[in-house]
Amino acid sequence: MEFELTASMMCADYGNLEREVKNLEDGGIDSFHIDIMDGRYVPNFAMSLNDMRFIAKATKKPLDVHLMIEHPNNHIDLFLRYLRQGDTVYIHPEAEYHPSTTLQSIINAGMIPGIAINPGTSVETVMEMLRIVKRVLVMSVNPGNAGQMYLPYVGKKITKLLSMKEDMDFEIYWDGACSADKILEFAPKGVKGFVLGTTLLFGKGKPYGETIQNIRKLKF
Ligand code: S6P
Ligand code: MG
Repeated sequence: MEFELTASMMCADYGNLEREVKNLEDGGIDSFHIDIMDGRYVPNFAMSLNDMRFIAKATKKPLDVHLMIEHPNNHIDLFLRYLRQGDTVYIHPEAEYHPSTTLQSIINAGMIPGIAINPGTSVETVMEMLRIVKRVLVMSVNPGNAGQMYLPYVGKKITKLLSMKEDMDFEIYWDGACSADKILEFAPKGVKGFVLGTTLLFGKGKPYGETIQNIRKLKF
């Protein structure tokens, strides 16, 4: 079964960031998830522009940039400047007055446009944007921190999005508390990719390659 695995780089060891990128690449990760925060839209500061630039230089694998910032359109050019074709940029629609304008800037720059949907945000409120984006990042924890608990009510929203994705032409990605049982349940249903953080990949005392291979060998 085809599904993508993305490493949540806010969970990486920043004392050895270059080695972390290499180990993840050698271990078979598909892309790098970059959580950009501004301390206002979410109550945390995780990664920022320079972290993203560093990782963009350190790897040829795609970046998956998750902007948890207010009014991303005010700063979108800064982020787009350092990205490459095939990189994805997710915005949170609630954080912008005119989210479709921001999505259009992302499209015009040649990046893949995406929206991130918070646990408390309903599909209905982002319906029109589903026609514009190629990717929907479903948050199964509230945005801001790694290491949180899965919020089970999100499962119903994924079911609803799965029923719409063909018609509206987008793919679904999972972000937050991703465990092997979630991949086992949702990959066969059509969720295209999973962000791996502290729940499954980081801080386990195991080589990344071993964990990634074990996930790919799951028996569906
Ligand atoms: C949360 C962020 C996520 C986390 C990820 C970490 O604001 O968008 O990408 O980094 O959830 O994974 P885990 O397994 O620690 O929840
Ligand atoms: Mg994220």
